[in-house]
Amino acid sequence: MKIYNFKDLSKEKLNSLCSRSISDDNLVKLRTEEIIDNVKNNGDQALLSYAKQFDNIELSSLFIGKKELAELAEQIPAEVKTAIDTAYQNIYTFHASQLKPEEKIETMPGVTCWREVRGIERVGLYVPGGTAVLPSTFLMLGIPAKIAGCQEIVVCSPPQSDGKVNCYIAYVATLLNIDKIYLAGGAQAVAAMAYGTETIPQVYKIFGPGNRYVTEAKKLVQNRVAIDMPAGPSEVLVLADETANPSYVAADLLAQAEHGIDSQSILTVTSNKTAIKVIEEINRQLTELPRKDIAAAAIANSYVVVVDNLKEGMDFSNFYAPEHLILATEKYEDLIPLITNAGSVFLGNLTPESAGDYASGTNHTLPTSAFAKAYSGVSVDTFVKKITFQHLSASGLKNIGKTVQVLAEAEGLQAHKNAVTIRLQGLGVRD
Ligand code: HSO
Ligand code: ZN
Repeated sequence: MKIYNFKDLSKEKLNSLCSRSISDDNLVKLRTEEIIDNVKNNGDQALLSYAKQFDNIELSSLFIGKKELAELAEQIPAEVKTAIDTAYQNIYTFHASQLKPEEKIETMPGVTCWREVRGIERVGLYVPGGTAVLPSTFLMLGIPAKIAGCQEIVVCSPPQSDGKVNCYIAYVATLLNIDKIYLAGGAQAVAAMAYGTETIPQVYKIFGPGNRYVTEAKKLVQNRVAIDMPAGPSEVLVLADETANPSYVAADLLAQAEHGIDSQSILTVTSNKTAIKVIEEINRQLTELPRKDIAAAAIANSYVVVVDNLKEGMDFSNFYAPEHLILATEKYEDLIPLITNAGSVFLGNLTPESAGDYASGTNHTLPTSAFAKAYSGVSVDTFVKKITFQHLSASGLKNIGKTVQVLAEAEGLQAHKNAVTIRLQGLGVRD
């Protein structure tokens, strides 16, 4: 891992360190466009041939139905079932607290405005299943979708080598009362949910993280459907001082790195000495990881920034806008007000990102690639629309009428003014 000193970084260097773009971005875009066009034009046929090409499987059906999901779910080991049940409870409890009815507001006597929440009727969830199958992502998307009241939940996940989904994914489906999983992965799954195929229904909004092809596809189909956010390769920024434990910090950086070779694990630290200790620990822990090749490649792409103090570290972090921010310091309370850009924050030395990845309750579908500057992570809000309502009583119309008439006149929109005037006349009010 390369070590930089924050003070020595030029503006250009800072920008390039914080930019997440990779040299073959354009190639990814071209390939993704090709996949989307193919699915748009050839529907199921294209999906079947991509399953053969990318997943090495000749599928006889593009989905797994309720009965088979129930059978697969039964194969889940008891310990994993209990862990999924606990995670489900915590994620459910946290997300259920997000749905609060809003008050009706009388802005002027007789003029009442309010908002009501409606679940998006048809949503599409992408559950990754490439180098790692992620039932946790299914929980993170399915639970808020259910709480939001989405009526139709379409789920796509890549087929495994046996042409099915694994028992964990099947178990989560039964918990969520979802009776079909479509066997499609990558950009082709996103294209299918955006345009619809003979088998896969078209949806109104697509959710879920994925590799660069999935993220690119989500960007490209936005003229057709809404998306949760551009959630790309995963990233963490650990801000540490001398009160941090170097082996914990190393473990957190490696947890992120094992996601994929393009993951980023950034260490921002107040002393060179701590930086060296963390790097030594990374090298030690890395050798024992089953996914050491992936993690080592991601670590090779990552770096350390040494800062003079935690405040300066926060400046760098806010500029980088990490998906996950870990404050590996006893002084985390003082830093909270200084955070302006981050997807999800983990406080103190005993709060690993893994807790939030799986089970504490917060959502792990979060904005990457500096989109934390403008986007929030997935929550119940991401699955609903808020529709505004208003009602004017006779006195409300009398109270607001003049204001609307004058503004309509000022904008030269006579018909707007008339819509008020004609009603006021109906109430016997004269100009
Ligand atoms: N860190 C990932 C989520 C995840 N981790 C799933 C393990 N499983 C993106 O936030
Ligand atoms: Zn993770």
